[in-house]
Amino acid sequence: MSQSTATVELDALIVGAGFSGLYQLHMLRNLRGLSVRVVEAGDSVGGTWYWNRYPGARCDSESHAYCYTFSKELTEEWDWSERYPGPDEILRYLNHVADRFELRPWLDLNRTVQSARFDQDSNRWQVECKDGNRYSAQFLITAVGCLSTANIPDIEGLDDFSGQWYHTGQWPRDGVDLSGCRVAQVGTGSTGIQAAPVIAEAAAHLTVFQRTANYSVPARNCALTDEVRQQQKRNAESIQQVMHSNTNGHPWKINPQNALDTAEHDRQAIYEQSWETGGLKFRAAFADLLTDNTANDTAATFIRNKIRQVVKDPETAASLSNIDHPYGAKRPPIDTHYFETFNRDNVDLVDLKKTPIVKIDRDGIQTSGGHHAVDVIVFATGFDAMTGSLLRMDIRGREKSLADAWVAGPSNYLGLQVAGFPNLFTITGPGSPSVLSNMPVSIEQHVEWITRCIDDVLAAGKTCIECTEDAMAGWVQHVNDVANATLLPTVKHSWYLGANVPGKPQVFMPYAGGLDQYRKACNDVATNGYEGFTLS
Ligand code: NA7
Repeated sequence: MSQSTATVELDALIVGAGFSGLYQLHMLRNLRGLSVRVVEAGDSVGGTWYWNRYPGARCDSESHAYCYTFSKELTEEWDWSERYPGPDEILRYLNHVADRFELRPWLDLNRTVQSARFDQDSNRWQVECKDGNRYSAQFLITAVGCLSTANIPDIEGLDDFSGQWYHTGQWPRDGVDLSGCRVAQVGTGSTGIQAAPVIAEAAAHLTVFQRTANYSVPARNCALTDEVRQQQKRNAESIQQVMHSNTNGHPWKINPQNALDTAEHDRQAIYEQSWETGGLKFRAAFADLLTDNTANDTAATFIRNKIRQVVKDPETAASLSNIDHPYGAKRPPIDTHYFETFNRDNVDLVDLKKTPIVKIDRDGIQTSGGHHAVDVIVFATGFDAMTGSLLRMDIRGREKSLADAWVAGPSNYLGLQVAGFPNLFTITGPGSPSVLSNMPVSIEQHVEWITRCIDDVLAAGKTCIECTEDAMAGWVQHVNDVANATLLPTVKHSWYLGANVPGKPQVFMPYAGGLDQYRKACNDVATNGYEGFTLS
């Protein structure tokens, strides 16, 4: 890593070399001929998948849909091996993309942004990295992901622990040998539910500490046969059309039928079939699951019964199925033998609702119910989602920092721009569908919109585009309104609201109005001469 003293002058600086950063680089540099660089903290491409290499890590979206759609050749030449890709395969894919589109010369790896200032005299962003390297760019585009800043709980005594501890989102690259170890896993979100079965296989003993019981549906991962792959490729266009025109970017349509309009016998048959199919598609079993509590209860009851059927120990089954929120109102996990794992002799569940953690000491975890001696603690405790990675870059606009602008929670226009921060674009930022959708589809939509916007600004002979305070206030209101029409904001401890991070303002962050509606809103704004933006 070399430190240069000269400031690198660019048209655009992109932060992050995951799915978003790579595609944005390809669009602006390869297709538009602008001068662009990507700054990336890791030593390779991959973003989320570079950091999340915990045992059992796997994408919840299906491989043939968790990829770019912008290049037919890329779709045609790439072969996925499983229904859900793991980190190694996704990293191979992104490395292939970096090579195929000749992106590597423009990647500045091992470099972390320390601060970004908008200079009003030059109308440019001045960006400084921790290693002293500096950039000056007309446009600053954050491609930092929504789930990149680890949430490590502040539990008394962690420093006294004599064993090793890890957060799943910062897993050592070479893995951790858990054989013979007594392992504590704290957290039972999507990550913990993926990790527990794999840790249980490797470790001498696993104790899972559950604060909030969670629904999960079998992922039903499997190897893809040549026949399935060929079929997916033959139908790529129609599959992509579905992904691009529905609410969530997945390759399926939501059943238009309401659970409440369906006879009990038929409803159970549809749930059984969805359970057998597995995966996030279970959410699409009926149209009213996320808008009507009574409808949601029918799905919730179905899953709770499944948990009780699988888990043999009645007390453990009761704790695992004692779920306090509607199904799908928190991010619904999918699993490979999660509930079955609790039937193993070497796995225990600690229900923190009954016996909360008191402290960590030299030898393990003390709860109000007893002491659990362990060698390793795995924190599957999630992320400072959506805003954490943006705020830690110390971004300062015309008058204030982003931290000050967002002191009451994130506010922006279209999830893309913040008033007072000209020429700053946030790919899959708060206020956009992002985490409620299949991410690569949302990413492509954002990258393509930002590229069109930059084209239009430059074609108009302008240097700056900035949203107005009014447009921002209107969008924030709309984001709240569409969220409030669903059950999503009713869960008060969800990371969608920022409630998992102590002190974080609680605002429902993602756009719940659907990717299809969102895409239309963004396109309409551009077509109508960038309504809500000022070009100068
Ligand atoms: P999540 O979904 O935020 O889950 C974190 C889990 O950790 C969840 O069970 C939390 O319980 C638990 N947690 C957090 N802090 C604590 C403390 N202090 N004590 C005990 N338990 C705690 O993160 P994931 O990594 O699983 O998933 C994030 C996303 O990544 C996922 O949605 C996919 O999009 C991919 P809680 O429910 O808050 O009571």
